[in-house]
Amino acid sequence: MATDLEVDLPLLSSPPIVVSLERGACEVRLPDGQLVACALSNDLAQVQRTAVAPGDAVVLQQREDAPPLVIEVLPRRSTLSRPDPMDPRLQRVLAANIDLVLIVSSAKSPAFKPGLVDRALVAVQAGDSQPVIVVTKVDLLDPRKRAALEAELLHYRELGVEVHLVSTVDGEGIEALRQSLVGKVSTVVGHSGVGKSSLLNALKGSETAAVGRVRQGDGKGRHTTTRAELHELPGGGFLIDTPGVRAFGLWGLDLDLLREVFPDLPTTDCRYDDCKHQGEPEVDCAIKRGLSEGRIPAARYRTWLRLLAEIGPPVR
Ligand SMILES: Nc1nc2c(ncn2[C@@H]2O[C@H](COP(=O)(O)OP(=O)(O)OP(=O)(O)O)[C@@H](O)[C@H]2O)c(=O)[nH]1
Ligand SMILES: [Mg+2]
Ligand SMILES: [Zn+2]
Repeated sequence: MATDLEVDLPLLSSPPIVVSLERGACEVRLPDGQLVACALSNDLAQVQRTAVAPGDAVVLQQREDAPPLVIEVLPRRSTLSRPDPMDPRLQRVLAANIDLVLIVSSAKSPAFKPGLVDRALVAVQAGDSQPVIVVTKVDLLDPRKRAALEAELLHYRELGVEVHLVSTVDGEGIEALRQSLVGKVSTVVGHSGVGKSSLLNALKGSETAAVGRVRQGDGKGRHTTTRAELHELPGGGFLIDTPGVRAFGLWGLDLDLLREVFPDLPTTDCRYDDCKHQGEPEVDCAIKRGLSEGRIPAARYRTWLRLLAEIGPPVR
């Protein structure tokens, strides 16, 4: 009940934060930690998947005999967004006001997906937060596979991206990751079944979030988490669990963004301005040279080519 709120909302220095959403309604965390069910104003409800997301700071209006109303969303400092799968012109915000995005991929079952990592790096850069690569289920790797994975991840470390190898089964890497999240608002992005909710539970030290099985046949997850939800971490900080993504469309993708996320694929040294970086001989293409000299990972090159194709030719 709105009148039961004991806090004087306008006087608080830290505003209420959105925890989770459903149609026309949301759960909000008050600064004292209380959770309250709220309704969204009609204006916000009409555009809620763009306008309101977990992590958003909001202004509430108290009402007699009705749940508090969210009447305003305060300006965001960062977002994690994607285009609406049904209508790519619409921005869908998965999480707001985040410091870190944990890009989660499992080492095995399902297999490590560098393509998802590279696409997510673009999304994180576009939304003004910082990426952290988290590879889960490393307990499933034999030493040889583990060494190959470490070698693959070294490239990201050299680019300055923080990388964690973790297992919620034997606890490897959990404490180090927990330290990185202290005092921050973080979210996770990754395919279904890679262990995002298991990671949240391990970081919280409790079984709060539902965890699903991975299908035996294709190793894919079952979309256990169905909506994004903000959780408080014991050491201070928040983690927003999200549903698994299928294909990861990119919001705001353009050439400048691509250059920022792929500094290891510089096209300025190619001989011709219209180089396609595909059929050209190595003498003419800096990217092809980087590939054959092992400076550019093949998977990263393939993702980059696909992103270039998604951007399309320059408009003259
Ligand atoms: N061996 C191993 N299995 C793990 C680990 N972490 C998670 N799993 C298992 O992976 C499966 C999927 O875990 P979830 O945490 O539900 O995955 P999710 O990413 O949240 O999946 P969605 O909610 O569907 O997006 C479960 O069977 C977990 O027990 C790990 O570190 N090692
Ligand atoms: Mg989940
Ligand atoms: Zn080239």
